[in-house]
Amino acid sequence: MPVAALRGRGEMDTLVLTAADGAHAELYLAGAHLTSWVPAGAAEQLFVSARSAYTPGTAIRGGVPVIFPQFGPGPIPRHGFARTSTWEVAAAGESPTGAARATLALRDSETTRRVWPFAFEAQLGVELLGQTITVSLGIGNPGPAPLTFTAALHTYVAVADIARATVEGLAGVPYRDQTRGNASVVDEAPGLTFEREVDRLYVRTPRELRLHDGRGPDARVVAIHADGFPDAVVWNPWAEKARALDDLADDEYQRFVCIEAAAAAEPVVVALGARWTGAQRLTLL
Ligand code: TA6
Repeated sequence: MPVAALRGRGEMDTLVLTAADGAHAELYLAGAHLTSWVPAGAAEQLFVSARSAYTPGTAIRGGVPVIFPQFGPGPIPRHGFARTSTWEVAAAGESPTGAARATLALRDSETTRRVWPFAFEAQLGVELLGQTITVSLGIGNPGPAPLTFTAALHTYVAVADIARATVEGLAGVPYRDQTRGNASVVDEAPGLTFEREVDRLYVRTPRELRLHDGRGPDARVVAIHADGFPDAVVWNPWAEKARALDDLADDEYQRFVCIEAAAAAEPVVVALGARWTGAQRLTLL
């Protein structure tokens, strides 16, 4: 069946989406958190830490954390409350093309208004078929005032070995380097490789990036396409920062690159009654 509801790890409510061609994904209602994507006839494409917690109110380490209403540090908890809130199923089923799809919803509550005093209606959509999955975030503003936020889809893409991973498409794109005091930098290298901690907010990026997992003609390649999200974040904590994360094993930094669709360099402003949408589409080439 295209969408099945079951109990996942930590006995947490989960949806399993299965497309007509066998592609499948796992989506927790906690945080509207996508934790698995397996294209038709292929292997797992997302990284999730073996040490991740699966408890309400704690973000899962890996998959696609939903970052809203704040990216990074600021007046509310880092990366916002969307990833630690329990979302509701708004829709689930199969598209006419055989894609499996689901939409989860979160709206403001007393709890959220205590932290962020604004009304909002958020939807997180997942649709997959074949070698592609699309994750979309919609934010509606019921009013009474304009809604200002930053957001991201904090995607942990699995790699066999970080030392042999390359991100293409960012040459010459200005970025803010979190490892160098948020300095503004431009890197002309044709591919971003990883020899140390990388924590970069690229501003107004090309719409498609490519992750090469391995080198040469046999490398696995994942295309990452963004709509609506103007920026991209690339992050790997490397060894020292990995050791400081309780929900990440010391060597797990070697097995993922975060390539995040982000609206973070400038806030999004949604007028009264309007709606903003951003999406990230991953395709295994
Ligand atoms: O997106 C990159 C980043 O902001 C890094 O600075 C690092 O903090 C990462 O997110 C993980 O944040 P988290 O709150 O999930 O531990």
